[in-house]
Amino acid sequence: MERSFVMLKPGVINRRICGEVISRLERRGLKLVGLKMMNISPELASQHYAEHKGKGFYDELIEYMTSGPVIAMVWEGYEAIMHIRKTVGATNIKDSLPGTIRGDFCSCTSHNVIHASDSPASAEREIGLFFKPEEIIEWTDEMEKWF
Ligand code: 3AN
Repeated sequence: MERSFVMLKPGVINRRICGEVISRLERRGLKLVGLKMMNISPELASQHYAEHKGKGFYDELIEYMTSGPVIAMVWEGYEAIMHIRKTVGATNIKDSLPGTIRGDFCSCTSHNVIHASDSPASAEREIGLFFKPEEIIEWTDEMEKWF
């Protein structure tokens, strides 16, 4: 079992498509174990995107991520990181295929609607940045045998 950190960016809330995006992850059989709506401080945004500091799009990215509330989530499942990244689609909008979240809902790479961890190490770091241990909810998944 793996955990992944997923975040709906401010544009998703503005566009009233949170339910539609979350539903795609539920339909993959993934298990939601943490969820909260929050405003991100510039400090938290820069910690989260530390690897991009100095890149041309960095300032715009931090400005976007702090422009309104986000929905932070932790999803669990067998190879969850890979399944979620596939469901999310490619970073560059030119490569994100129809049928993926980014392919269906984004028209611009810098304002793509969703973040998802790209490795177990990133997931652990990102979950630790956004969630306290007690905010992760363990529950018995009666559907587990079907997925
Ligand atoms: P991902 O979110 O798919 O893991 P990263 O970590 O390379 O991709 O990029 C983080 C975020 O930075 C992207 N989701 C996107 O919002 C923004 N970004 C990445 N590359 C570009 C780019 N070339 N131009 C504008 N924004 C970018």
